[in-house]
Amino acid sequence: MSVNQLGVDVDRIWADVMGLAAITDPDRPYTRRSFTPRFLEGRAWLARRFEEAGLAVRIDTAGNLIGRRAGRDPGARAIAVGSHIDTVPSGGRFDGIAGVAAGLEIARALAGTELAHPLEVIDFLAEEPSDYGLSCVGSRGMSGVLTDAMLDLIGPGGEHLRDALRRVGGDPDRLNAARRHDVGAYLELHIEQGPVLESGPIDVGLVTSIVGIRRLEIVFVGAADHAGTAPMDIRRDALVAAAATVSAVRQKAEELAAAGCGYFVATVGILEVAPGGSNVVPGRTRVVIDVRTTEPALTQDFVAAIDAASLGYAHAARVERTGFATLSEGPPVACDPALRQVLRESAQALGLSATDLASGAGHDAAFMARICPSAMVFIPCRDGKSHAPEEWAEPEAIAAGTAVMLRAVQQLDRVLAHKEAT
Ligand code: HGY
Ligand code: MN
Ligand code: MN
Repeated sequence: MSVNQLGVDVDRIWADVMGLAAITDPDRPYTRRSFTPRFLEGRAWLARRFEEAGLAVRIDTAGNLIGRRAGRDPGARAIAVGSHIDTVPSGGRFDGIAGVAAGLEIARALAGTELAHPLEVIDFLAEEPSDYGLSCVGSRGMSGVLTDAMLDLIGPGGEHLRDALRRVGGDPDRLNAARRHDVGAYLELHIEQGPVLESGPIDVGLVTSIVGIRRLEIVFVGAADHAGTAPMDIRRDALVAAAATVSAVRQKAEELAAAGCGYFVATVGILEVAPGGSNVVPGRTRVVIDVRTTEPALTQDFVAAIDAASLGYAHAARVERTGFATLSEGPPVACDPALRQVLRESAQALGLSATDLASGAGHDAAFMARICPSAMVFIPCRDGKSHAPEEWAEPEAIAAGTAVMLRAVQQLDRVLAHKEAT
């Protein structure tokens, strides 16, 4: 089946993806960090596209941008599709964005037809780990797990997350209004961010489960000193303890990954060194560790090992370990089997190949699964690369995944209506 027979407009989808790609920090494409003016520029652009597609647009108190299309039955639960338009620093043009563009195209492709259920297209706030240390801010809010402690997190310029949320249109004092009880199903299209589909080649991945993620922060404090005159035997170099900890993270993660008890990876993506002069002995370091697994017991094992190891490295370097904290955590989540079957049948009907696939990346769908049946459609991306400017997906692949979702939305509209009727 040619892309033009899929019932979606590949050029419209591509125009949205490339339109958002143009709204980036020019000196480090592609960057549109949540809560920044650039992000708000992207949001305003997207809100206009939602309105042009005939959607009623609002921002909920958790900061999610929601475009809603009424259904025939005013009391019916909504069918929601979406993802996120915020990026990692120097990230790609498709992670999250392809899913929002797919949702928008589904709304357009349904123009002129009436569903029993309302359709909602959602751009979730801050899916990527934000500069306040928290990811999935909007979907945590929609699923009722955005806590006061999280809102107290501090970001750039000493701003609290709760104030940043207010700045982008949310309302931290009325988060309960964002908690949804009226969503019947959630579907998300996303690039695979791995090599399986491209190497198949396979048209779509039906996600079986989404990995659990825990982010840890470790702070070491020693004493800044003159790099030229401070004798080696009295230095209290905070970077020495941090560097040993980074190596321990890699070693322990390789050990757990090789143990064969489940999927396990760990990464140190942030290492801050202060004061940061080439001729100054580092007085303070901050290490942020990203830990992912399908088996929560492995995380316990990992955290205990790094806790002990980092204390030992601090002692050996004559520095203090002043912080060892969990910034965020979420359990592994299974995608809904019935929704996956609907997606599988949808792909089959379109003559598209499909395979089951677990997700090593986190997604808003993991939080939406707390409030409604949720499932994801992966599409191939070049060399499996993501979180880098080289990230790429073919227009036809995005269109094919969108067509699978469109057909599934129409089928769910029939199935959910039937369930509500009985
Ligand atoms: O980090 C992740 O897995 C996702 O891309 N936010
Ligand atoms: Mn990402
Ligand atoms: Mn993503």
